[in-house]
Amino acid sequence: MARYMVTSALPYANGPSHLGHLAGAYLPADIYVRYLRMNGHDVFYACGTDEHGVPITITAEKLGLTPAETVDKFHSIIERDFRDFGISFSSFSRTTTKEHRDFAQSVFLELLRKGSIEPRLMKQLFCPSCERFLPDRYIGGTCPRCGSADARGDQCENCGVWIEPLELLEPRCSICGNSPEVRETKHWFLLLDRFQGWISEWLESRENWKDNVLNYCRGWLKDGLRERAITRDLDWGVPVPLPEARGKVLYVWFEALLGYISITREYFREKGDPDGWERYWKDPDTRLVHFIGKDNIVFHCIIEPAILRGMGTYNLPWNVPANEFLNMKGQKFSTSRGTAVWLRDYLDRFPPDPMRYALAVNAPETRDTDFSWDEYLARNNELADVLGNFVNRTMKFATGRLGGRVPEAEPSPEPLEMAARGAAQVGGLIERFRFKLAASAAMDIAREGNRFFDAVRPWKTADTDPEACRRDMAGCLNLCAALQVIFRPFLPFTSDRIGAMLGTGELRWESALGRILEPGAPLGPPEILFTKLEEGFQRAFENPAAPAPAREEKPLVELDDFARLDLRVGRILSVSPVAGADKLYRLMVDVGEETPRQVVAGLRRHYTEESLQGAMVVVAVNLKPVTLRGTESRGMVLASDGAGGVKLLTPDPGATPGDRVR
Ligand code: B3M
Ligand code: ZN
Repeated sequence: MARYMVTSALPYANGPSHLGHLAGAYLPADIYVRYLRMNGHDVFYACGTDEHGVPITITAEKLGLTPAETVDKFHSIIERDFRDFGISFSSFSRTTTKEHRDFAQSVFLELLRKGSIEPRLMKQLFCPSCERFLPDRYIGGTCPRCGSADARGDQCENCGVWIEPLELLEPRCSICGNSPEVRETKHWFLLLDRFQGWISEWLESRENWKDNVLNYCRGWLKDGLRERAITRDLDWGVPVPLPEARGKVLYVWFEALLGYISITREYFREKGDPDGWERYWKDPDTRLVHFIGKDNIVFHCIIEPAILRGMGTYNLPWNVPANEFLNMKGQKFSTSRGTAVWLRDYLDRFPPDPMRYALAVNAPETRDTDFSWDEYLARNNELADVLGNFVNRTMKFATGRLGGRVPEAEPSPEPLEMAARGAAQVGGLIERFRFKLAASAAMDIAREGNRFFDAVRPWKTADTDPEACRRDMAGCLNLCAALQVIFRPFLPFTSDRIGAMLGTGELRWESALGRILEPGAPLGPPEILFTKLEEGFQRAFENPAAPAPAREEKPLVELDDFARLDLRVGRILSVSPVAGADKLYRLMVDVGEETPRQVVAGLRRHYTEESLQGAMVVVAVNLKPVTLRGTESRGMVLASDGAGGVKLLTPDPGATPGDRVR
């Protein structure tokens, strides 16, 4: 047994999370952590929201909220979205806690005492009327290059030049508009240059690190490490704990990296074990693993090791399996372009496991990878056709033909071998952070199971060789139990359901290496594990402002063809949702007959129940009845569907239910 300290990058509490976040730093960590726990390892998995810095203050200004309101809002959203995706943090906290502030300040002071941090005097703009130093983006002025009057302290948007604040002509404070003056001020610097030699050696001695991570660091080291300011003039952050540093806070990255530790400390303190955290951060046998996206590599592989090394008593990262980016249509997920898929939007419509699987198989492990709904559809349907099908046909056969119990027979060896071989292979891949291959290898085992089922034909042998049938089915049922184990890191919700059907509950990883089920044990009723999807399901996620698709022309028809339709004015009498279908309403519509008609309509995303109540509509009443999600529909409500969204067709006032439309 080993001990692990696992982290996922602390997401900024400045917006909800999307699929790119999930695929980069959270899902892979969760797969890893679940696997380690199933092997009996001691794991602490820490995460939380990063709540300081300019990313927060800018968002707060945009939203018209205070920074504190902003981070409160997004902290709960982010936490809930990740939990609903099954991300199994030991603790999900935040960096605005007192625990974190105290810890970050103590680390700053210790590094200062030990000589890894030193103050430097520098010149900076100070606004006398606001009585504060102005960070770059709080200064406006005239661009020294193109003369534009709208330049900012960091950049001129007109000519694009990168500006140092002191180069701006006629600078002014963008808070009050007055002219700032140049003053000397002190900032504190982390003396990274002093760590150059040690960091290079340490990095080159790392084993089994990803090439992308090491190469990135080598690039940085080649340019030479320079001292970096770790304080800022801002009023939102962890205050620099020195009397002469009034109005200054710690640079957000410096303290956020310490968040992993403060979150662990907080957890153990609250549990009444205030020293418990040290096992995870100071015991040299503990393995520290950081899951991050590639944009965070320098912070976790250079700056954090320097801080930890500077402190002297802390463990250094054991591995940093950074991922590349998940893109959509070749571009970063972006809100403004409508190419971000928010976790909540997905969770409102579909269960977490198919997305976990699709993202694992398509993970951006070694290069940027495109997410597409077509790929998602294929992976969802693969789950249904391969894993879902194997479990379902096995369970159905066992309940229908074998009395709903595990047969009293020695299981055929082949399925047990498939499980044992597969579990060893998948486990080895997860240990080496090859989650993509691991997920595919798991699916291959289910595929082999289906082949075995086809080859032994239990539906035949049930009559011709019942003993063989019992052995083969005992083998298949044991393979279902093993698949529950092997898929659990990827599909925790599905594994729970398989475990419930088989009556096994959660199992340790090594149980997949042998026989799991007791002969004669009762089985629960078979359940369908996955629902297949059809083309077009993804429209709900696409940008509503996207250009309308090319006009689709239908061929000419005879007047008679049109006249065969019976269209009537109707009045909607009542509206209720159709269970299990998030797009559908069940409407009772008066179309002038003795009793109202039941019509199922896909209006739930477009109209509230209240707004449909009593609405006058046009209904096609002689369409053959259809059953949608178990509810019969006898008619169709007409609506337009295009760039304007879905809009009901309404007759002018005066029309009454039953009037013919032609
Ligand atoms: N919040 C940056 C990011 O979300 C940052 C990570 C902090 S990890 C200590 O990409
Ligand atoms: Zn001012």
